[in-house]
Amino acid sequence: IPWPHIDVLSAFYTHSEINDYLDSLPERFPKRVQVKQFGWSYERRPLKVLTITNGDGRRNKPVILIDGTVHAREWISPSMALYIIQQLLDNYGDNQELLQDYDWVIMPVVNADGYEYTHTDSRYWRKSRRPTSNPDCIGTDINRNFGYEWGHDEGSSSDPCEPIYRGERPFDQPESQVLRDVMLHYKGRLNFYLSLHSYGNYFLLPWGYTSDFPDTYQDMMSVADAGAKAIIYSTNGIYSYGSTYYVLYPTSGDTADFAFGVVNATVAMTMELPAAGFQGFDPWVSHIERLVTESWVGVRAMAAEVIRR
Ligand code: ING
Ligand code: ZN
Repeated sequence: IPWPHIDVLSAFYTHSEINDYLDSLPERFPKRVQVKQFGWSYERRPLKVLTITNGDGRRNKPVILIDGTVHAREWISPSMALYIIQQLLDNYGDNQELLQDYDWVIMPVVNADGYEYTHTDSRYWRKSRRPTSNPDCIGTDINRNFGYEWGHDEGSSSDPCEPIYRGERPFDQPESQVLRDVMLHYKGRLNFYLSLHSYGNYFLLPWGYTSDFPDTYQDMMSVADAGAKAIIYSTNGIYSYGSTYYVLYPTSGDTADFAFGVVNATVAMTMELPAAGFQGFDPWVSHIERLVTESWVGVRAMAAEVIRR
């Protein structure tokens, strides 16, 4: 087993362990993966992205972009991102068709500082770790900091002490800037943007900021439909889906609205994986396998649906 090995199903991993693992992959899959660093977190942690191809050398295929750990405490999110990576690399035989005409770009940890803080100090931390104008309150919600309809109505908070604090300005968090730059790097060929969160069993589509529906809402719904059906057939797991505004609540400055509204992703979606553990965000290690294998059934079906169309 090459070092550093990551056994996704038997532990949670820190940001630096995940980075070491990503950095080890080009040696094992020289023709198929690339690690790119798009920037640094506020506390200067390197923010890395893995690109996965089938190695046929064809350039500029359409892209499926998946991010994880926008919110620090949602620990199943980086595990799921790692599981997807391993399905596409170590289980390539079963998943070749997913890479025939598409490249996959995966960023397992966006909010690296917050994620580290949930390991060292406060398990249920959500936001980034940059200080705010209020000395008593730290951190901005990366999922309210994106620059499309930022600050619109009630979808976020201007109070630095709130969990949905939007920041002083759109993209004033380095972690948001990095994810934005990753998205923009693939603009024009971003066919599926998927953000991994927990919890709630939802597929959430644009828009979050308005009760209006995008023109292509039904196209996106048919992708969510494929995911929900695949999961119900395999495990009886039930997902609800629709626009973020209706299924959850009004939100503004979230990553999926930006991916759809500005980057023109064909399908933009937030996937809320199932609750587990004491607070929903903290599955035990023994839950990981059930959560990631079920979720992979859904992600795989949705990717296949995007690819098929
Ligand atoms: N919930 C999301 C949150 O940021 C969400 C819900 C999803 C909002 C998609 C906007 C867009 O509030 C969790 N659990 O993070
Ligand atoms: Zn979240």
